[in-house]
Amino acid sequence: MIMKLLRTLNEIPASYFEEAKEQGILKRITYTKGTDTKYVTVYEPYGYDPAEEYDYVYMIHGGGGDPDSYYTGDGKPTGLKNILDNMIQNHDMDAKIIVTPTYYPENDKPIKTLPFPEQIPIMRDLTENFWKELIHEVIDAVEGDRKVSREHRAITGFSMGSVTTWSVLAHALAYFSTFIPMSGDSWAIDVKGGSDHSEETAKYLRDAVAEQNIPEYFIYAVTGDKDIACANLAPMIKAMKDLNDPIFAFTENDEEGNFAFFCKPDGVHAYKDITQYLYNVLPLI
Ligand code: FER
Repeated sequence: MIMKLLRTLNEIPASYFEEAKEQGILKRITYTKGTDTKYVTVYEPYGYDPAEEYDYVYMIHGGGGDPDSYYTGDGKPTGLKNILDNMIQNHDMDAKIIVTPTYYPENDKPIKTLPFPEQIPIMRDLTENFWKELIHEVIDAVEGDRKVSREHRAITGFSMGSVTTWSVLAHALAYFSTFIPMSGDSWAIDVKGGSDHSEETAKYLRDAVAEQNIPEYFIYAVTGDKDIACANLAPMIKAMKDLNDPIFAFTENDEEGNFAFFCKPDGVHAYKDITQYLYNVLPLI
């Protein structure tokens, strides 16, 4: 499995922010996690036919967010719903199901009101462990008894959602084949392990992937050079490359490798740029 490399990042056409003729729907599916009742938002494409097999893209939001953050953005709606509708209507990509869960426990909303430094260890714990809820409760609630194979599942995430994406790579390769961490490093070793413990984090990820013994996967990391997380992600990517190990075979072309990195000039840590990454990357899956 090779994904085509992003050589330039295309702008989202202005018309894609308008309503498409053929519109999918956003719905909420609830599930229980222990004593918690939680919901996950699911984008179902126009003309959805339960008898067909679709690709599923699981997207994990950033710190302080919720299952709708990819649509509601940080202060300004992202337009992602209309963008997805237009991309599918115009055959920029195949119809996909987009699943946006949350790692926050429903009963622990006060986490978001704590002073930020106090949130960090709690968020590390939530994001590093969310893979279990994802592969059990969330996939079950969304896909039910018609689960697709791992080749049809991708996972992406922004910021703390990217931290989550790296941990899904380390633990749940049996469930996902494509990983798109956006603007966030792995916190497996420690908070901001991508910069403070680059080599140790790279080795941890290499060993965790090797142990799962599943050869087919693709990792496409993206960020911006003015993104606050670039300083944490870029050194980790470099350490992963420097391992010179086929587990992370960095690709510079469209023919070989399983690992790529794109950095947007002037890109920042915000849903506006994240939405543009998604517009460019989703058709490559
Ligand atoms: C990073 C990974 C995650 C990072 C920030 C975050 C600044 C998350 C921040 C937040 O949720 O507020 O590498 O670098």
